[in-house]
Formats: sequence, C-alpha cells, structure tokens
Amino acid sequence: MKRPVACACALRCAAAAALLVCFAAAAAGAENGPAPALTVVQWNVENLFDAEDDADNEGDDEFTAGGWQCWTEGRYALKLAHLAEVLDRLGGDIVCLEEIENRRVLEDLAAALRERHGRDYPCIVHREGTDQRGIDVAVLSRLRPRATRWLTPVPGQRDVLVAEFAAHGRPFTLIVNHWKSGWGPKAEAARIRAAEARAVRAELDRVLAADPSAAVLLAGDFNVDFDDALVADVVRSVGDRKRVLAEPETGWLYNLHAGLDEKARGTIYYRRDGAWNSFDTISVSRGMLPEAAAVAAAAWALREGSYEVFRPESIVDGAGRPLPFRMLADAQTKRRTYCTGYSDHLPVRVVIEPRR
Ligand SMILES: [Ca+2]
Ligand SMILES: [Ca+2]
Ligand SMILES: [Ca+2]
Repeated sequence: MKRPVACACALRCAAAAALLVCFAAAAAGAENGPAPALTVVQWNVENLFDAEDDADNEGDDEFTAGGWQCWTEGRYALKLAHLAEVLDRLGGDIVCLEEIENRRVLEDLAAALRERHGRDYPCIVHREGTDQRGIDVAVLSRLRPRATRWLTPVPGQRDVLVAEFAAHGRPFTLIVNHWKSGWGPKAEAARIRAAEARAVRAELDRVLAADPSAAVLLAGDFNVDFDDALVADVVRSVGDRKRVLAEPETGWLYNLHAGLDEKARGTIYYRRDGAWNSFDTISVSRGMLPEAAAVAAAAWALREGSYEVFRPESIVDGAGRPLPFRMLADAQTKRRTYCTGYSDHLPVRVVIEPRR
C-alpha cells in the first residue's frame, strides 16, 4: 500500500491549484507577531494500527478482530481516545510519533484531538515506508514544514524523516527516528542500527556543513540507550556539554537525556528482564545551547530545564511503569489479560525558544 509523500495542508491546496496562495495566507495568519516558544514531543505510541486488514501487509494481521490482539473497532477507538488524552496534556506544537500503521490512523488521531480536546493539528507528515510490519514514523504539527525528505538507511526497516521548519522566519531541522529493535538475531539488529546511525550522522553533516550553527533536533525511539556507543560515537550525541561547546568542528549534539536525574531516565520497561531502558530521547545541536556564543548561535535555543520524560500517574502502574495497550500473557500460567493502557513507551518533550 503506497501513498504519496505529502503534508495534509499541501495536498488540499494543490487540489485547488493554489499552493502558493495557500502557503502565503496560512503563514500570514499563523505567524504574525513575535515568535512564541514551541513544545516538541516525541512518543512511540505502540502499534497504532486501524482494525482493518490490509491485504498487502501481513504485519497488521495480528491487529484484526480475529488476530492475536483481538483488535476490534472498539479497541482501536479506545486506543485513539487514550492517545489523544495524553497528547492533549503534552501540548506539543510538533509531535514526533513512531509505530504508525498508515495515514488513516494519523487522520483519526488528529480528529480525536480536535473533536475531544479542541486541539488542532492541521499538518500531517507521513509516507508509507517499507518496514516489514508496516509501521512508520510521522509528525503531527501545528506548523507546516517548509520541506520534508525521507532517508531509507536499510530497505525493509523504518525510514527516517527530516523536516525543515521556518517558524516565524527562524529555521530549524527536525529528524525523526525509529531504529531497529532488539527482536530477531542480535548481530543483524546491530548491523541495521549501525547503518541507521551512519545515515543520521551523514544527514547531520549535510545540515551543519550548510550552517554550522543550525538549529537541529534529533528525536526518536532509537532502541538503544541514550549513552549507547552508536549514539555517542557514530551519531555524536553526547551528554558532555562542555565538549559540545568546545569542539564546534566535530558537530556534536547535546543529548538532553544526559541532563536528567538517573532515576528519571527510563522510557520503557521490559517486564521480562525487569529493566528500564532510555530508548526515547531528544538531542539538540550545539547552536541551540543557550550558552553558545552569539556568533555560533541558532535562531532557536533550548529552554533550560524544560526537557522531561512525561510520566503522569494515569499512564503508569503503581510502580511507575508505562501501561501498554495490548494483550498480555502470563509467562507461567499462560493466562491472557488485556491491558487497555496507553503505550509501552513514555513520551518525552522539550521547549525551544526564539533567541532574542
Ligand atoms: Ca490495518
Ligand atoms: Ca494484512
Ligand atoms: Ca505503514
């Protein structure tokens, strides 16, 4: 099932053969006055599948009424309602999402946010990738990117989305990732993630070669911890802020997760291993650090202290672990129970501000 690459707004305007008029009018309406701060959210929403069987995708078979997840229209509607409830509380201007089946589920999620919470995301950025399960990365946004492109580091895996924004004339680049998980042969998973890391670094090099002080946010579910060697050495996103500032030629990113208290870093809990991981993170380029010298500063700066893992009581269990939305089978008794939570991942968010 292939669908064209597009933003929802752009498609509507193209149909009216008035693309430029649409862009100019929307920009004038939405971007008058001083630039406001923006909240960027990152969330792996765990298997956001509709309840229809896509005949071209075996990966969605378990998310049908007869499949292992007993995925009915009612469960799909409840999942959408739960995600919309959390996204409303997160209040993102730009929302990076992973595990998205198709464009339709994004439209349904945007409709749930609009109808239940009065929160409007007029812009959907998505394209059908070639992932074996059919899940993609996507963005829901109040602001329209001026350009998007997609990287395919490894065919059959998730594409990487690169979205360039110019809110109030202030540019920034957002890169959205969902790297290979640990399922399957370990060596193959490691090889795929290494290719994904190299592709992201190559993209960062392109952006920073054009403007070494560019504002770049790197968001996603990387399926490795924030301080993994692939993140630190290949992508070059690290928690050593002084080093990021002192070595501009290296193009380091500052990994916001490093600034969190050690106990507040977990974003996913593996019940089988009884262990937390910090797979879901956001990093920022050197130019976005508030203390970057004026000559090397981007038009957007990180709001100090704003980065967090969002873990309200309603989306976690008594031990603070995320409540998933799926069939659970007890390892000993094999008894099945359905947990109608939210996602097995916790979201993260950050606020960026226009630099005065
Ligand atoms: Ca489906
Ligand atoms: Ca199918
Ligand atoms: Ca898909």
